[in-house]
Amino acid sequence: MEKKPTIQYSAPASNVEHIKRAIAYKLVFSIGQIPAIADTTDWLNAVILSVRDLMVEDWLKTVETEISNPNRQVHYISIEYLMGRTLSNALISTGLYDQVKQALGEMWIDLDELCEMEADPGLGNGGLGRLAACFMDSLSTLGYPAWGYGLRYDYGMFKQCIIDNKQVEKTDDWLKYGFSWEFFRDKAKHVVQFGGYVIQEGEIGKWVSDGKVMAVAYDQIIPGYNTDTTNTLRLWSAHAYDDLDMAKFNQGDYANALGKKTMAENITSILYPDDSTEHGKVLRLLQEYLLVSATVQDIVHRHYLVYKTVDNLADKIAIHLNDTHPVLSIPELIRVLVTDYQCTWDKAWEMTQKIFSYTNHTLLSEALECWPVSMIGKLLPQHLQIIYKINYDFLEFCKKSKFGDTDFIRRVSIIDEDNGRRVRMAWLAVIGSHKVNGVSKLHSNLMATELFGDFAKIWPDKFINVTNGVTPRRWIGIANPKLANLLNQRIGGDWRKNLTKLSNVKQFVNDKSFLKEFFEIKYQNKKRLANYVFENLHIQIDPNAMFDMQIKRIHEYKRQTLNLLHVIVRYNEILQNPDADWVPRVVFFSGKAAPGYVVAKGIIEIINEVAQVINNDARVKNKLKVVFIPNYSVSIAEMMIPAADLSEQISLAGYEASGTSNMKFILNGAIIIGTLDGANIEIKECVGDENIFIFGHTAEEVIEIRKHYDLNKYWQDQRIHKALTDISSGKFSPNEPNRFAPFLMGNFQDYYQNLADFDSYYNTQKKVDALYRDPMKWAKCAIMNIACAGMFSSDRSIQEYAEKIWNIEPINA
Ligand code: 26Q
Repeated sequence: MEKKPTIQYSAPASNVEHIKRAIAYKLVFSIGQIPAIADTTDWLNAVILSVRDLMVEDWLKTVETEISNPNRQVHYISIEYLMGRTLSNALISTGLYDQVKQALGEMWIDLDELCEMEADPGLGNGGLGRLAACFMDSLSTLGYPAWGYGLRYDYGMFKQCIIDNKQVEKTDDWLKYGFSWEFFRDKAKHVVQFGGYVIQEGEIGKWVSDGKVMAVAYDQIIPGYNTDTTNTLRLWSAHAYDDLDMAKFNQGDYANALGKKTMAENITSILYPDDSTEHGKVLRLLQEYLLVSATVQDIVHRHYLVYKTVDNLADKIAIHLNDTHPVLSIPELIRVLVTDYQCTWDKAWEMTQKIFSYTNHTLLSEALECWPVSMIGKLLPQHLQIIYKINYDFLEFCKKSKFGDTDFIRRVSIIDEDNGRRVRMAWLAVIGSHKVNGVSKLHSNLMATELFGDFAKIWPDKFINVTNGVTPRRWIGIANPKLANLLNQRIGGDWRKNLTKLSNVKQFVNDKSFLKEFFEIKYQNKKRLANYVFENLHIQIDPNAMFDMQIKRIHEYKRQTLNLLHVIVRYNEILQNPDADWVPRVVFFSGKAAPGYVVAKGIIEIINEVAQVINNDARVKNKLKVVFIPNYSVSIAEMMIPAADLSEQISLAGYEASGTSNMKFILNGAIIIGTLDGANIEIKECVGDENIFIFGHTAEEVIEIRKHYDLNKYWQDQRIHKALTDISSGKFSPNEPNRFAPFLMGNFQDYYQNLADFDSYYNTQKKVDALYRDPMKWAKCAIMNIACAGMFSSDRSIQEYAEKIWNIEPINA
C-alpha cells in the first residue's frame, strides 16, 4: 500500500513584516480591495482574517488533543452569549497586540480605531449571557477541554434609541457586514424534527414527525489568555431541510415554495429581548428545541466517532445547562440514546443524571419557565411522553420514601396541575441533573431552602453554590488598559491569570505616588466618558464630579426608581439650600427595558424627563447632572465602568441572584453603595465593612415587612412626599402632566419596598458624599476594593465548577 502523502502548508508567521504582508494579502485577495482605496471596514476585516489565521493552528491542535487524549469534556449550553468585541481580546490573548499595532502603523492605519469599529454582537440579554462569555474565556485560559453551544441569531439584542425621552427599539443587524471570525461548518449539521405523533412500540415509542429543519454550525475560536488551549463556541443557525419545495416552485407557486424555507429560517432569526417573562411563545420553544436537539446530537455523534460506543458516555461527557432554557436536552438525550444508539431506558436515564448539571439564575416566580403541556405535546409529542415517564418514575420513588404525602407529590411533580397543566422546566432540570447550583451564597441558600426546598429534602447534596465571577482579561485588561499598566508595573502581570495577586496592591494604599497615579487614571477614564457624553448627548459634565452609575437591565426589583427618588430629593434640597457644600455628582443610568415591559419603559422615560429638568435648571449649576446613556452593551460597559467612582447595586434584598457588574466595578476601583443582596454580601466580606456602603433591609426583614407594608407611614416623610408629588403632578412631564399619575398615593404599590429602604439609602448617600470630600481617603478605599477583588475572577468560578460539578481536568495537566 502506498503511504498517504503528508500535506504541507505554510503556517503564518507572527513577526511584524509577515503580519504586514498577511494583512495586505487578505485585503487584496480575500476582501478584494485595492489598498489605496480601502476604507476602515475593509482594513478591519483584513486584520480579523489575518489574526484568525494566527489562531487556527492552536485551535485545531486542541481539537486533535481532545480526540487523541480523551479526558472528560464539558459542554456548556446557553441560549445566550454576550461575547463583546473579539479583535482586541484575540490580540491580547495571543500576545500579538504590539506586532499588529506596529504592522498597521507602518501602513498608516490605527489599530485602536479599527478595534473601536468592530461590531459588538449582542446575542444575549444581560447577566446570564455575559456570564457564559466570561466562562468561555476562563475555560480556555485554564486549559479545560470545553465546547460552548448556542444559537446564531440573525438579529441580536435590539439597539436602543431614546426619542422624546422614550425607548425606541431598532433591529440589530449585526451580520450586515459579515462576521469574519466565524467558520461555517457545512458538515456539522443535524436534522431537527417537530410535530407529528408517536407510535407506541418499544420503550419510548416511535416518533413520526411532520416537520424537519436543518441546524447548521458556525464555529468561533475561543482563545485562552497566554495558553495553547483554544476552545470552540458552536452556534446553530436554522435552515430549510430541503431548500425549496420544487413541485410548488415548478407550478409557479413561488410564495409557498419559499414558505417552508422562511419558516425554518425564522427559528434563529431573533433573540427574545425579554429576560424574565414572555413565556408561551411557540417560536421560543422552537428555538430552545433546535438548540438542544442539534447540540445533543452533535455531542453524542462526536463521542461515537471516537469510541464507537455510547456505553462510556457519562465518563467522558459533562453537559451544563445555563438556566432552564436548554433543559429539553434531558429528554432529548434519552430520545437519542434509545432511538439512535439502542440504549435501554434504564441505562439512558442513569447516564443522563450523571451527565447533566444545571445553574439556576433567578428566584423570581415570573421568570421561571413553565410551558403548557398542550404546546409541548403538539410540538414535541415524544419528549412529552419521556417527561411523563421521568415524572412517573420520580413520583413513584417519592411515594416510597418518607416524603410521599399527596401535598408533597403535588408540589414536586414536573406537571403543575393547578395552573392549567404546565411543565415546570426547573423541576425537570433538578430531577435530571446530579448537581444544581445557585450563583451567590445568599441566592444558593434561598434556592435550596425555598424554591427547591422539597427537592433538597430528598437530595441534600445536590444543591451547591458557585459564586459568579468575571474575566479580568476583558474587565481590566481591555476595558482599562491604563489601570492594567499600573498594576503590571507595581505587582507584575500575574493578576491576569491569578487574580488573587491583586492583594499585593494593599502595600500601596499609603503610597502617595500610587494614589496619585490611580487618581490620574480614573480622571482620564472619566474625561473620555465625558467627551463621549458631550459628543453624543450634548450634555456637558465635569470629570471632577463624582461619577455615580447604575447600569443594568431596567427592572422594578433592581430599583432604578430608588436611585431616581434620591436624585429628586437631592435636587429639591439643592434648590432649597443652594449655597451648601454640595459634592458635585453626575448620576448615570444605562440599560434596556424589555419591549413589552411597560413599567420598565416608563422608568426609562421618567429618568430622562427628570434628567432634562435638572440638567437645564441653571440654579443647580454643576452640582447635579443626570445622564441616561442609550444602548447599554458590552462595549458601552467597557467605557463606563472604568470611569465610575460609585456603583449602585441597590436591588431589593433577596431578588438579585448575584449581579456581576458589581464585580466589574470593584475591579476598576469604584466603591459600591448596595443592599445585602446577591454577591454584594460576599464582596462586603472580602473588601471589609469600611470599604463598601451597605444600606437597607435584609432579605429576611423584607419578608417580614411585606406582611404588613405600611405605605402611609413612608408617605409622611416630607422628602418622599414632595418628590412623589412632583412626579405625579407633572413637574417633570409638563407636556403630559398626568403621565405619571400612577405615582399618586393610592395607585402606588411599591412591591419592591423602595420607600422602606429610602431613609437608610439617603443617610448612606450622605456618608458617600463625606468620603468623596476627602480624595485621598476615597482613593484608598477604592484601591482596597481592587486589592480585595481577587475572588471574583471567573477563573475561580470555573475552577469550582470543574472540581465540584463537572469532574474535568485541564488538557495538559
Ligand atoms: C425565559 C423564558 C422566555 C424568555 C426569556 C427568558 C429569559 C431570558 C434571559 C429568562 C432569563 C434570562 C436572563 C436572566 C439573567 O440574566 N439573570 C441574571 O443572571 C446573572 C448571572 O448569573 C446574575 O448575576 C443576575 O443576578 C441575574 O439576574
